[in-house]
Amino acid sequence: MTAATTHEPDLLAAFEETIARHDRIEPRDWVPERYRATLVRQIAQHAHSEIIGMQPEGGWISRAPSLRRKAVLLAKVQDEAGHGLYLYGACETLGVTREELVERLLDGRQKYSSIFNYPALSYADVGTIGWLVDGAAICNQVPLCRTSYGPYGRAMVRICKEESFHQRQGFELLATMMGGTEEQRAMVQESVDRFWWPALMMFGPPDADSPNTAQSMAWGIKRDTNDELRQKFVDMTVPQARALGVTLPDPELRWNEERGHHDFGEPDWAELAAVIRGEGPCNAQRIAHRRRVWEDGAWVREAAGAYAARPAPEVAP
Ligand code: FAQ
Repeated sequence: MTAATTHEPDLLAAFEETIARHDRIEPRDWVPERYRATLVRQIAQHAHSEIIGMQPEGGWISRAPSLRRKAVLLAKVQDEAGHGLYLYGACETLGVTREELVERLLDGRQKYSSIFNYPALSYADVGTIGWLVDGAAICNQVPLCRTSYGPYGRAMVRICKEESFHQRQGFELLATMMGGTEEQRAMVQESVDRFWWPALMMFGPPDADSPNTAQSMAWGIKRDTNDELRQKFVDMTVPQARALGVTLPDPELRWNEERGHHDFGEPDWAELAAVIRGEGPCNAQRIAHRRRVWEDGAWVREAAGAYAARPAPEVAP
């Protein structure tokens, strides 16, 4: 990706034509610096979310209620690690290194999704995270398969296939618990009550307060606005909640015949802003854990780097 200054008007015109044709921008293409910076910001935040997102559910692997549940959860959490790696790879094509990205996460310059700053307090939360959090991720990510930057869009295609499996395993776990004892049903409802509003916040601030949406839509990085995706998620989730037999904790939630969509209440935007600022229930814990495992893994990176740097052995003719 070249940051040429000569013939910049021609290069800019070629870039804008590609965007207008809905074609893909590839790493070899010239792009405006702001397009590159916006992509690095969004893809890095997405990659960090996948990696930090392993923590809330990961804590339950050793306490899964059966061998089957443990195998499913282990595979799911490993998938999230893989998603992080695809996304770091896509981000590296924009001229940043993995080490720089991790550094920016650990020193707070880059963020990760607010949702992972809430704790997973019961095994029902494993199901709720799959159903609501992966469900919200799918709503957000399916349109990103058509994002204007090729490596990001191709990573999203693979990720979305796995996220839809994750959502189903969460739904299946909750459906099993809802068919169980009164105590299990109460656990599911309590978990849904805690996760509903934070799940709605995953889509970002309302469009009117979103500084990046208009430009990201114009560049084809985002294909839908935050509010459009939030509405799609609510419309998709309400019938699923009915099928499960859980109540969504929003007294304003109702079908609006005229709009052909559900009306719903306003999330607490001050809470979202506080969580993004680092004041959520688990922000400090999540970053401390990430820093510890990054430091503990230093010897693995050194060993892998040393092997890669070794000259190839001479082969006798
Ligand atoms: N959390 O102007 P906008 C997953 C920030 S993956 C934290 O609207 P934009 C899989 C935003 O960055 C979940 N920060 O920004 C999984 C910006 O701040 P900045 C992650 C947020 O970029 C499941 C500022 O607020 N998915 O769950 C949040 O146009 C289960 C202004 O906002 C993605 O990242 C938030 N919720 O739209 C893993 C999808 N919302 O950067 C494990 C890709 C906003 O200027 C277990 N990302 N901010 O300092 C996107 O689609 C967009 O980046 C949005 C935000 C929609 C998140």
